[in-house]
Amino acid sequence: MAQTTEALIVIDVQNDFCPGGALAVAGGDEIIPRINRLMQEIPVTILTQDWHPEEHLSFAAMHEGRAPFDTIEMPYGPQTLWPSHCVWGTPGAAFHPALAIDPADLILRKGFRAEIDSYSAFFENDHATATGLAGYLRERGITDLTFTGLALDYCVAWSAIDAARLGFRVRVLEGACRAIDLGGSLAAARAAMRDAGVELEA
Ligand code: VGL
Ligand code: ZN
Repeated sequence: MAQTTEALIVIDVQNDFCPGGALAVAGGDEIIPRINRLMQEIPVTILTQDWHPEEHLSFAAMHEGRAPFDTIEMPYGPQTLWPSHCVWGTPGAAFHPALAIDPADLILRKGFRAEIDSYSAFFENDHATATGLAGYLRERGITDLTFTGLALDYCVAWSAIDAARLGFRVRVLEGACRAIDLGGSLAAARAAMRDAGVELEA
C-alpha cells in the first residue's frame, strides 16, 4: 500500500477551549469548519485531547492564595495557573460537537498526570517525558505535519516547536488556530516557532 508521509494534527478542540467553556479561547469554535475540510485533504488525522484529573496542579484552585493566570515555579520550571478545565469525564473535556472525530486515526490524550502539565503533544512540560507521538509518527513513516487547533500560543506552539526539533517538517495554519494571548504570549510564540523552523501560513 502506498505510504503516506503527511499528517494533520488537531490540538485540543474541546468544549472548555471554545466560547462558553472554562478556559474559552475567543473564536475557538470558528476554526472547526476549516479543520473538518482539512481532514478530507490530508490523509492522516490525529486529534489531541487535554485530559486532566480533577486535582491537576496546573489548576489555580489547587494553590491557596493563587488566581488563574498567575505563574508559579514547579519542579520542572515556571507554570501558568489556569481555571480548572478539561477535567476527564466532564462535558468540558469532550471534543466540540462540530468537530469531525470519525476521520481521526489516533486520539492522543495529554496532561493526565496530576503533578505535571503537558502543553505539547510530544513531551510533558519537563521537556523530557515523552507522550509516544514521535514514535507513532516515525513508525508510520510520517515526516510532514500540519498543525491546527487551540490554543495557538500554548499547546499548538509547544507541539509545533517540539515537532520541528524532532526533525519533522512543520507548518502551522494560523487561520485554523486561535490564541489565548496572555501577557504577550502570542508574539513570543510566533517568534519561537519561526526560530525553530516552523512555517507559519495563513
Ligand atoms: C492549553 C492551557 C492549559 C491549550 C491547555 O490547549 O493550549 N492551554 N491547557
Ligand atoms: Zn490543560
